[in-house]
Amino acid sequence: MTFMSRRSLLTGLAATAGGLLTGCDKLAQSEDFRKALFSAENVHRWTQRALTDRQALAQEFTPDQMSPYFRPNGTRNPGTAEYTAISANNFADWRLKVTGLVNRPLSLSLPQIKALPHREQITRHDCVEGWSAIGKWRGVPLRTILDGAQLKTSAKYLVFHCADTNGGARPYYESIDMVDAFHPQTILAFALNDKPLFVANGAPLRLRVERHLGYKHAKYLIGIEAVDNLAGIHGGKGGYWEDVAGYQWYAGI
Ligand SMILES: Nc1nc2c(c(=O)[nH]1)N[C@H]1C(S)=C(S)[C@@H](COP(=O)(O)O)O[C@H]1N2
Ligand SMILES: [Mo]
Repeated sequence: MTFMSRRSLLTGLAATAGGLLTGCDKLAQSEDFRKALFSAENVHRWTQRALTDRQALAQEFTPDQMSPYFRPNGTRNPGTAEYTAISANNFADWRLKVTGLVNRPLSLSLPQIKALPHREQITRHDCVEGWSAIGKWRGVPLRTILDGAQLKTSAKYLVFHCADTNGGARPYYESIDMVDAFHPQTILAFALNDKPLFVANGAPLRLRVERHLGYKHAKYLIGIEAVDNLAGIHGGKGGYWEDVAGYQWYAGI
């Protein structure tokens, strides 16, 4: 389909929609208006608007809306010798390492993380496999940890390293950019529905990045690495499913 015929198709659809179009939509159809919008001097307005959209909060729910059961998915137990030993000892020897482009690398124990200010949120988890569940998460805002580690200005992404390795073949991992890293609902969660995380849901600590689909919410965290690009990490696409199945890196909802 050529550009012109696509345009006339759009115009046709717009005409059919008739009164449903808002004044704004009508304005956007005008060629001059469109040119003005995308002109260089207006670009900052668009980026500002896009940023504001990305900083918007995910919907939070009330306790009566919580799913009776939060179904586990993906890895339900990493099953490695190391994870088995660490979980048998109630995660006393578990550490979260914060490394990469930071001025102060950290190695945090679970009690240290739990001693930081918490946030609690009841949100809906949406998995691409076609199920959703509403659960109550408690955890530490990621920004608190990042402030402690003192991110360098060159850091553009955070990579979340996980304890599950898919039979030794490939560790699970995920990554997000700094807009999501500093989003107020982005937390490192250690409790689900008022109980310490079950192994099946990512004990002892997992990411909640509420404006994204389920596969971004890395479970079994062992490390957070600040990087300036994702090319050198595993398959280079920024996440396990991105590498092995071509899932979108940006999974915003
Ligand atoms: N480490 C790790 N994190 C993971 C996965 C996984 O297999 N390993 N699966 C992802 C997917 S696809 C989903 S839907 C959620 C499931 O979280 P849940 O087990 O708490 O339901 O975890 C995500 N995080
Ligand atoms: Mo998922």
